[in-house]
Amino acid sequence: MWWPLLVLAWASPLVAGTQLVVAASEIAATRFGEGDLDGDGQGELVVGGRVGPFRPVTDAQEGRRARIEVQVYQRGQLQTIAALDELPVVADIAVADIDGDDRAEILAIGWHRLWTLRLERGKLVVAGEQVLAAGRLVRVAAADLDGDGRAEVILAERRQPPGAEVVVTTLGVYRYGGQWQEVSRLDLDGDVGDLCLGQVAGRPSLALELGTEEIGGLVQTYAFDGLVPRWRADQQLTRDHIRALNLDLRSLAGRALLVVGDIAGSVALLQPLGGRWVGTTTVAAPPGPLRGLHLTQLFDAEGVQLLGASGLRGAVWMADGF
Ligand SMILES: [Ca+2]
Ligand SMILES: [Ca+2]
Ligand SMILES: [Ca+2]
Repeated sequence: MWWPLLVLAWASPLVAGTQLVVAASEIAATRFGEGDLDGDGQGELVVGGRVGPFRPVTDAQEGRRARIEVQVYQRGQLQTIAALDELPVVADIAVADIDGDDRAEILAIGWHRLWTLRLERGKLVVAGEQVLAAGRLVRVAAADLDGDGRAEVILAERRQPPGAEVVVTTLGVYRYGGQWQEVSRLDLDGDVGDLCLGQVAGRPSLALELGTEEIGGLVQTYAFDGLVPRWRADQQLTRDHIRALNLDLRSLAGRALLVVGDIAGSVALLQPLGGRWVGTTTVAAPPGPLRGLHLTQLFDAEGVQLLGASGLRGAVWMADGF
């Protein structure tokens, strides 16, 4: 089945250096993940998020819609091979193998829940659902932190304690053993714009953006002591302290790359050097709010590719050659 809204226009740059991949999607606020969902050795792209206009948290769940799609890159195009419309809210997704069977699961968060999805005989199915937060789950990341072959999950839960002026974000680290069990937690004063897990200098590392409503761009890097995040460094990575709500960290082509996308649409690509993040290049995102960023090598393109989702209608673009 070919996605009817998919319009490929590799030759039409939106902004110098970017190419439109999907002109309009049913998913308005696209988040990305990638992993081998069926165990054939090839990675699949997972996109998921809200369908339709933004609704405040206080709105009822009825009438809300979210969608998750599995896509493969074949014959020069992204093709949707499976989709799921059952979840009412999807704030973020992550993809990792949580049970060590060499097939990755999709982790989706929203409505205080963590859902586990599997690709079974070509269909996306909800394999698990667990309420893990009283506050609002805003971001999820997953990776094998202790090297036992099973991925752990980190959830960012936004809380505003009664009477408190500041928001607290709780990072909870969970492991899967039939059920999700919390193994460590860390409270941060402020709002986490995004968080991501990847390998830096051969060790699992966490990068996150910390801010308040107006100011941000402070990127914190953590290593792990077992399953406990340990703070390593703070670094201001946006101009004029503006917020950065989209990060990704991956090791591709033999090197670690961090991308930080700020709310003005400037996307910085950085590499670790001597305990700091050093910028290699900057990409200007197409106009409109930036919804998601993903580093990949799924496409037939040079070097590492950067996928982004921008705007109100879920346009997906790519920049390559990094
Ligand atoms: Ca696969
Ligand atoms: Ca698995
Ligand atoms: Ca593990």
